[in-house]
Amino acid sequence: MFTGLVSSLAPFISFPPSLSPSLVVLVLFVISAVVFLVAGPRARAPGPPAPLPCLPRLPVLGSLPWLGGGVAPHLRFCQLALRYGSVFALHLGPHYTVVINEHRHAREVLLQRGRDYAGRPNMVTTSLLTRGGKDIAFSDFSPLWKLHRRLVHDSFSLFGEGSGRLQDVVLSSVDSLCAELLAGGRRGFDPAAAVTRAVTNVVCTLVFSATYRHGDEELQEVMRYNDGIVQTIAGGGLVDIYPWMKVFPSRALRRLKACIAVRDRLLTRKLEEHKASLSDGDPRDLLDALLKGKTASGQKPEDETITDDHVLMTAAEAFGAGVETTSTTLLWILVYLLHHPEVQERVQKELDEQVGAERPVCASDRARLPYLDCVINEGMRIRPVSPVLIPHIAMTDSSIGGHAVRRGTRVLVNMWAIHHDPEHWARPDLFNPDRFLDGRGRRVCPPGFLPFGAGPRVCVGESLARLELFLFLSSLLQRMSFTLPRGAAPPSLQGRLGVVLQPLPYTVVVTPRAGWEGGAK
Ligand code: STR
Repeated sequence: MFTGLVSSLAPFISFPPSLSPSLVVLVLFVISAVVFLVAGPRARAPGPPAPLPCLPRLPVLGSLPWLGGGVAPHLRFCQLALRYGSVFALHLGPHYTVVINEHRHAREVLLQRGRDYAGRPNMVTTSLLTRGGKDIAFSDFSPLWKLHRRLVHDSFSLFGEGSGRLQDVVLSSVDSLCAELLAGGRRGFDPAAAVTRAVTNVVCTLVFSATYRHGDEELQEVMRYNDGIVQTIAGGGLVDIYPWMKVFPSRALRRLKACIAVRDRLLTRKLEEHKASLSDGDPRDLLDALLKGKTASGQKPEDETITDDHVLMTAAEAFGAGVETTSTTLLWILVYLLHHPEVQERVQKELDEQVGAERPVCASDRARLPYLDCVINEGMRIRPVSPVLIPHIAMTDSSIGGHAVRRGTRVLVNMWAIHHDPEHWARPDLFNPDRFLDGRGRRVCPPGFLPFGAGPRVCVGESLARLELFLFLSSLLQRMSFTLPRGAAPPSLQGRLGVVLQPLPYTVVVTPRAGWEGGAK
């Protein structure tokens, strides 16, 4: 047929005498084959979208045997992306799951089609943690979730940028952190406990107006149960893939329940105290704001309105999310400053020029300290606290990169891969804050930088977190310098994956800067 077509065209095409029609047929065939192969599926007529490349699967186990090897999931997904492409599918036990390793697909799932993918799977451990999804981060999409999220967002903004509230709280906590670091750090010590305590203290003040002194028993209790939850949630893994496993007694699940009970006792007490002393004036803290907002949202049936349980779970989550993420990010940035003393010096030079040593740094200095902001961004890029985002679920039939995705599909966004994609980041393993500045020294935000996620599920605490990181880091570097103990190797850059990606314990020497020998003014 093809030969026939060419010969019927022959009268209109003049062949050089040396070219026979059969040679032309061959050449045309080769050209069209090459075009087909190069242009690939796009050149094909529109038809059903191609299925995603998928890992092999076994009955019951799904693709789990292909995921092991003792490698953390975000790194294993990177290896698999080299073989299967940047978006591929696998079966986590019975659950068909799509894994995304590239920022364009992440933007499609989180932003362009954000509504389609705003659902959350029901998981055993997080369901225990949140009384069946009465929180923000893990509960499934619903009108009530939207209302709840808006209330939390509005309550957070009472303490944010404009109010000066977060600034006061952080600065008073920084004074004691500095004193603690200077006391312990002159000879070299592990800063993790002091940093976590300071951040916990800030969150306690914001959530229920408690400020603790060093060694306070209630603060110790909060830190203890939080640590227990962090450790057991991270180990919850298989129960979340096979919910029926919860019928088997598990030490981790028992410990988790015990920690949740301690947490709930403490928070219920705080909630009752707040209810009893609630006044018409400005809210004192997050619990006040939630209680006031909850009454304002009207009296509807239980399943359509925000209940005490929601308030309690929000407070609990603000805690977990606020403490783990902020302290871990600060500890990672300190690790990188030990590796790159020149970066620390440059931040301190910027601070000396723009703020000086006469007064503490404040929120309005942020605009004048672009390099410090870049250091924070680079820290969040190179070691995202959440290397794989909390799973999303497709709430309707949808698509990713032109591939059909069915309702109910789980979607994992591998933020690690996106933040280390060599196509978008030159030398991704190098800590280089300058990538967030343009040629003229102005801040830029590359499209592949999504440390807080994006879209309807974007981190609700993002602006609080950014401000808090800024205030902590600027105050610390204004007042002290961090160096390695004499002769010590720089700390490991390898993280330990729990509920967030944490640095391994390390030792740092702390020296006061001129004018700050006592830690505070
Ligand atoms: C830490 C431990 C705890 O007490 C409570 C929570 C609930 C919220 C979680 C938090 C956890 C870990 C970090 C999370 C956060 C919600 C958003 C945040 C997962 C388990 C991230 O996505 C990094």
